[in-house]
Amino acid sequence: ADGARVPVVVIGTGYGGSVAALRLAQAGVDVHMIEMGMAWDTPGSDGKIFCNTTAPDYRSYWLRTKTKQPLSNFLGFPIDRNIPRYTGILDAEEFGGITVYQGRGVGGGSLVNGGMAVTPRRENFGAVLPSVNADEMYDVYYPRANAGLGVGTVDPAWFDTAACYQYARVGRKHAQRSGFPFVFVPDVYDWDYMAREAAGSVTKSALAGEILYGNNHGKKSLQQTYLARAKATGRVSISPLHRVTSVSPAGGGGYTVVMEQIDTGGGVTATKSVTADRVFFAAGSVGTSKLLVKLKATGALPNLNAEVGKGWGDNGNVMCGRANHMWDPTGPLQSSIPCAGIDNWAAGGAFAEVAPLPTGIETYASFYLSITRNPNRARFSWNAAASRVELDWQTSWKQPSIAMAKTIFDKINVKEGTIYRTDLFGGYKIWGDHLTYHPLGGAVLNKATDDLGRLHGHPGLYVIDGALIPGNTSVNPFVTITALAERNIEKIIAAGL
Ligand code: FAE
Repeated sequence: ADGARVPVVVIGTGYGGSVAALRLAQAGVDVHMIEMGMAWDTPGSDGKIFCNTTAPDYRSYWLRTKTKQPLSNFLGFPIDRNIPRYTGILDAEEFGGITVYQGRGVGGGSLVNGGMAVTPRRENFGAVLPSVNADEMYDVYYPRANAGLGVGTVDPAWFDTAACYQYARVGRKHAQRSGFPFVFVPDVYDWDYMAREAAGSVTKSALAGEILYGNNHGKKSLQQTYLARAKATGRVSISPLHRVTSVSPAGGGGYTVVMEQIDTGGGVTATKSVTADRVFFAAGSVGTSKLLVKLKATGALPNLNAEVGKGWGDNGNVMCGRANHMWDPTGPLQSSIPCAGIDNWAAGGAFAEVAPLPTGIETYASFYLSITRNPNRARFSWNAAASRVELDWQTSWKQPSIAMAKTIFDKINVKEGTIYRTDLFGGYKIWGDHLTYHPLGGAVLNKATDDLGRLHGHPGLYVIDGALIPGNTSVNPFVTITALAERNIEKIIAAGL
């Protein structure tokens, strides 16, 4: 309630925030979580909580009047459509040189993402989080995160026969014919449920094209895992549709957290404040960075150090499609949950996921999301005149990612006698180099914070989300974000908060 005093406020309900809330509550601490997005627990008039990728409606995008689909075109035609402005689930946040996609709602990115739950190869970990003890991570915290998230892997025998993974088997065949290691990619989707979808005995979700705007079934988002356990403690409360705008030292100790309550049209209906002894920033890489950069620049948190806002990367995301021959159809039915990858990290700096194009028709297209070792890092800064935080990423900074992805796909194209698709991004573009799904960094561990995520200069303030990770995880990031949060919160609680 407005004016209340609470022990802990957690800003954001994604991976970092959910881990913090659960572990603090289990340690006997009352936690209040503040989330700018909706609760996503109530069906719409069609009986469904989430809308489908084939028919994005008011629920799809965060405060936009037109969809901004990652694949903007199909067969050369633009596919974006007008929608009512609403606090929808997917934010396509535009900065100068890049569109950053993020989940909005209780559960954060877990509501919209593909659920690909990948632990980095151990030999790559030193470059991911240089100051963190790898033995502890791989012995304790990665296993804890994988268990808490409910990670599993597709049954290889089922994979070999399932119609919905023909596209992935084509991906495997092409990878192996060019000599690339093929790997199964674990996921938090319930694989037994998917097999029953394929058998026709349950309501379809992954096999009905659901993803990106939420899955009505099958996917274990944070709502089903960490947040369910956190709520069951009785110590965690959540305020959805509340956006934190300020955190500053309070007169009697602790911090004043100011927030705006918003309605589903995005209008501010109330401004409230609470006082918290401790505040965890878990608003995601972009959300946390934007808050900290603004609060430092405007004098609300003057003692934050000069590392705040630095070290932001896009996890090297780049997309592309390949046109297959008629004898390599990818199938009209495609599971929206990817389960296969091509690992050329060591030799070429690219890990490519074989992604679906769940259009319902045969496309003869193979589609890939590559994670690459892009070295470029951007910085958030405060534009006082515009009262806004900006990011200095340049579109041309994706060129290293394209070169790394080409180490895989140029070779496959030569071997198969095939070409890139030019109809997916508009303007005959081959490379989807305008976006990222994996924002990382901006309040880097051991730089903006100490080695446990405690912000320098203001005791009682912590960062516990993707902002801690310096720009790249070599694979999809949420398992690493979760494992790092598990590590940090355990040590923070052991140190007496
Ligand atoms: P995040 O999950 O973004 O949660 C932050 C929360 O804070 C959000 O709910 C925000 O609405 C909320 N928030 C922000 N600002 C404020 C504020 N001022 N006041 C109140 N609340 C606020 O952060 N990763 C994988 O590992 N595998 C995948 O398959 C995968 N697929 C993806 C697909 C898509 C389309 C997208 C967008 C992302 C995908 N990701 C994937 C990335 C993954 O979801 C992301 O790294 C994590 O969600 C980041 O976790 P955080 O806890 O840092």
